[in-house]
This record gives sequence, C-alpha cells and structure tokens, in this order.
Amino acid sequence: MALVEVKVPDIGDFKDVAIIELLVKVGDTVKVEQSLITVESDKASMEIPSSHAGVVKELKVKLGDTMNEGSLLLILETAGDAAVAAPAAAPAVAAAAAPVAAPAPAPVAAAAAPVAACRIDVLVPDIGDFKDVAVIEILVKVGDTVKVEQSLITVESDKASMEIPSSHAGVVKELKVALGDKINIGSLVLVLEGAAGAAAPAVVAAPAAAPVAAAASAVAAAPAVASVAVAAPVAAAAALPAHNPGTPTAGLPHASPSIRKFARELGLPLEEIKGSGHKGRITQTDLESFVKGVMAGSLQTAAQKAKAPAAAPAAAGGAFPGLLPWPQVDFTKFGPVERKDLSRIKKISGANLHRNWVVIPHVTNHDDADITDLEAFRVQLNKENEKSGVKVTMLAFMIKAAVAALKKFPEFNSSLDGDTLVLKNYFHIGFAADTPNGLVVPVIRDADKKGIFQISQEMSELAKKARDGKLGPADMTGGCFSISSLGGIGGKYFTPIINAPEVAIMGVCKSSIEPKWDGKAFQPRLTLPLSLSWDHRVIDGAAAARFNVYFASLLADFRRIAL
Ligand code: CAO
Repeated sequence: MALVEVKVPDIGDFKDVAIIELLVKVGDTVKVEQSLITVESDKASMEIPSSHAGVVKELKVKLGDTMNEGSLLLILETAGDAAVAAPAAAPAVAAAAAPVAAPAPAPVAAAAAPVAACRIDVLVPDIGDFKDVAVIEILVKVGDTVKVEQSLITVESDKASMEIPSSHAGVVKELKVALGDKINIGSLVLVLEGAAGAAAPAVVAAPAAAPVAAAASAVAAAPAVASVAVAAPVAAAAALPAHNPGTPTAGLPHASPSIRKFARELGLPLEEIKGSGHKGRITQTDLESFVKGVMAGSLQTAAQKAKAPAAAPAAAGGAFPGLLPWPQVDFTKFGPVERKDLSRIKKISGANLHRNWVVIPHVTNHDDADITDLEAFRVQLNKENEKSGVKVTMLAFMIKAAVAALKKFPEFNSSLDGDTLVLKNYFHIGFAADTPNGLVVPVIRDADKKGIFQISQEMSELAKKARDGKLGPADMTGGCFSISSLGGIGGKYFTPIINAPEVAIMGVCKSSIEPKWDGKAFQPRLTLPLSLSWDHRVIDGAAAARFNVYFASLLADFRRIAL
C-alpha cells in the first residue's frame, strides 16, 4: 500500500480552468486513466484522467477551483508498493494526458482564398492535439448570420469536447460538414458570405483565436457571471427539481460546454433533461423545453393551491396565465433608436434577479442607524493609517455588524432546501459591486475571523477584480448574506432583491445629518438608511424588525460587537 498524489497532467494551453464536475469521491476505486474531474474553459471542456489506480483517500479540490498543470487533485491509496506509487509524472499520466492535450492557441490561418468577392471559407483553426475528431453538433444553419468567434460546430474526442468558432462574421451560405464527419486542422467547416465591410481579403488573418486562447481570457469573466447564478440554485426551492452540483456525477449527460455552462448558470439538472440531439445530446432547445415545462407545471400547481380557477384567462400570457404579453412596440415610429445587446453579466444576473423576485416572497423593512460616532472613528482610523494604503469604508463595519446579527438571529444565515432549513455555521458575506458590465456579488469568506482592515483590503481587491471582469467562481460562491451599499452614490431607501439561496439582504443608502430628538432638544446625527429584504417563507416581520434594530445598535455603538 502506498499513497500517491495525483496531479493535473500537461493540459496544453488550458490555464486557470475551473472545475465543473467532480467525478469521484472519497472511497471510490479508480482505474488508471479513469476521469476524475471535468474542467471547462469558455469553449472547451476536458476530463482529467487518473495517473494511477487505487482508492481515493482525499480529494484536494472542490467545484469551482481553478486548475493548472501540476495542480494536486487527490490522494490515492494504491495496491502496489511505494515504487509503483511513485511520481505523479509517471508514464501513465503522460499517456493519459496525450489524448486530451489541449489545442495550442496558435494563430489561426482560417480563411483561405475567397471563392467569390465576399465569400469566405471558414476552416478549422489549430486545435492542437485534437485529430480526426467527430462533429457532434452543428450549431448554425444555412441562412444564419454569425459573428466572429461565434461557435459553429462542436467536436468531441475521447475525453474532451470543443466548440469551433467562426473566423469571420457573415451569413452562412453552405455547410461543408455533417454530423459524424471527422475533422482536423484546416478542414473546411462552411462558406460564409462576408458582411459588408468584412469583404474578402485574399488571405485573412483570422481573428478567431483558437478555442482555448479565447477561453483563457473569457474564463476570468465567465465564472464571475456564472457564479451569480451558481450562488442561486434557488430554482430547486421553487420549481425545478433539486440538484446538488457538488455531487459527483457518474454518467455525465452529453452536452456541449456551452450548454453545460448555461444549464449550470440556471441551476438546471442536466441529468434529468432528455437530449434530442445526436446520440441523445442535450441541445439549447431541450433546455428551453425543460424550463418551459417546469414553469408551466409549477405555475399550474401554484394556481391550484391558491384555488385559482384552473381555466384562468390563459390566452396571451403563455406560461403565466392571464398575464398580458410583453408590449411589442416599433419604437422607430416615435423617434430614432439604437439597439444594444445586454452584456453577458446583465443577461445572467437579470435571469437570476427575475427568478428571485418572482419566486421569493420579499418583504423589506426600513430603519435608520445613527453612525455619528462610528463615522468619526472611521475617519480617525483612516487618518492614523494613511500610509498603509488600506482605506476603511463604512461597508467593512457593516460586514462585521452583519456577522454579529447573523450569529444572534441564525435563521438569517440559512437557506431553504424544500421543507428543510439549512442553517450555516460559517459567515461568508457578499457585497454587491457595480461594474461597467453589470452587477456582481463577490464574497468575503469567513468574515467572522477577519478584522476591519483585512475586510477592507479584501473588499477593495475583490471590487477591483469585479470591475476588471476577473472574478473567479471561488470569489462569488458560498455567500450567507449580502449587503448592497449605494452609500457612495445617494438615495434614501430601496428594495434590494434577495440573492438566492440566501434568505435576506441588507441595502444601505447614503448617510446624511438628520435632527434626532434626545428628550430635550434636536441633535444633528449622521443617519444611515437601512433596507432589509427578507424571505417571508423563512423569516417573520418581528424577527426582521429585531434584526434591523440590533444591526443599527451595533453601528451606533460598535463596542457592542464585542459583547
Ligand atoms: N454614506 C455616505 N457616504 C458613503 C457611504 C454611506 N453609506 N458609503 C460609502 N460612502 C462614501 C465612502 O466613504 C467614499 O467616500 P470618500 O471617497 O470621500 O472616502 C465614497 O462614498 C465611495 O465609497 P465606495 O463606493 O468606493 O466604497 P464602499 O466600500 O462604500 O463600496 C462597493 C464599495 C464596491 C460596494 C461600491 O463601489 C459599489 O459598487 N456600490 C454599488 C452597489 C450596487 O450597485 N448595489 C445595488 C445592487 S441592486 O442593483
């Protein structure tokens, strides 16, 4: 018996890729080359095989962790002696790595000489060690307008699937591949008629980076987005079947990386969705049908429960009986307009916010906190620590106050799982951050164990990462309670939307000097407006009022936090 460290083998240009699936758990017996985890970049997913056979003693990674070559995955107990169990770079690793080695991000000479003035041949770019890989999905059809880098087909090798992007924008004139065809670098995928202006240069240096190169930059932004969704598998609580993404999956459903990512973002259980594609592959249409089916079912159930007439005026409202359809307006009739696609973050956070708003019975309690003394203390602290480079903002104090209030009112630090309340014994606090691309909620982990300076420093680092689109899944998941501060901007009170599966969120606005009656006279006090939204399925109004009062009392006299 010997213990072996199993590490990530050479995975080519896959860098900082996120783990999306754990395929084994402690106690499992694995064989050499058995897949252990799946990692995913923006355009490709890959299974990482085991270098040795043995029994899993310890998992060293979790979902959302990012991996590189050499990252430690797990400890195996092997049957052989120490010699067998030697280095992770044993030949088995190299051999196992070979079939899955990632494509090199070499520059792509994708567009060959055009057939006609505006015709562009789109070729398979350099896909590294992917050789003779089968086309398992065709993502566009003749007549479709495609953008540069839009995925055209999915190919699959033994251990990995990858989407092949378009080198150009244009309209698909001819498809040159069929399902099941084997392709290699340089294979002709389709013929495009170039969009105006993209006219056909003799040899176009294709802007389409090889899939993985594109992924490398996208990975940073994408998980951040995903995690807004990941942090919100609330669908389970409402309509969609419960799905624990942390559970190792045995037979993974067939789906392309983008479909898997989309399903994860929406919290959809892929294993419960029937695939209508080639060899049962799950397509975008399958996801849409699944969601429609679930929504229709849950709304009907809700209607029945409420004893609403089953035949409520369904006509125009689609899945929402009786609801008017969204107004279709030709705005150009009224004046000039321009159209702008929503950013990826906006689309995903929008879908989550919408679901949370519709599904959670929100109530918002407003209150005020007297932060006159705390603000004076904060200003003094910043003066004393001018040289440290760390600026303390009011939000750091609020995070500590939130931790104390969660400890005093544990149901605020919970999540609903069906009829069960999951009470958490950890204190990870999210804060809403405004970025050029939309709203994200990075999380300060273990805020109970950190001081004001450390929290301030981490917050400013996370806010910067958020603005740069570089938050990873680990930065965004696992939150217990969120704070949304508009204090740097203005306003009085608002209704923050709960960041499911959390059950409450504190919104704060800009503090201002307000007259406060001290029994004898009005005193000018710096007053912070608080808006606590809470899930009425879990929390009652009295508890919410107490939470606010306690939270405000901590900010009014921060010494109380030590009590
Ligand atoms: N009252 C008065 N002033 C406040 C304040 C408050 N409640 N909170 C912060 N300020 C002040 C700060 O002291 C700072 O002033 P100085 O520059 O003079 O020192 C200024 O406002 C800017 O603060 P900040 O916004 O940089 O720092 P923060 O820690 O308060 O917030 C962050 C950081 C990332 C949360 C914030 O930048 C942000 O993105 N807020 C928006 C959150 C959001 O969009 N919420 C809505 C979600 S629902 O759509």
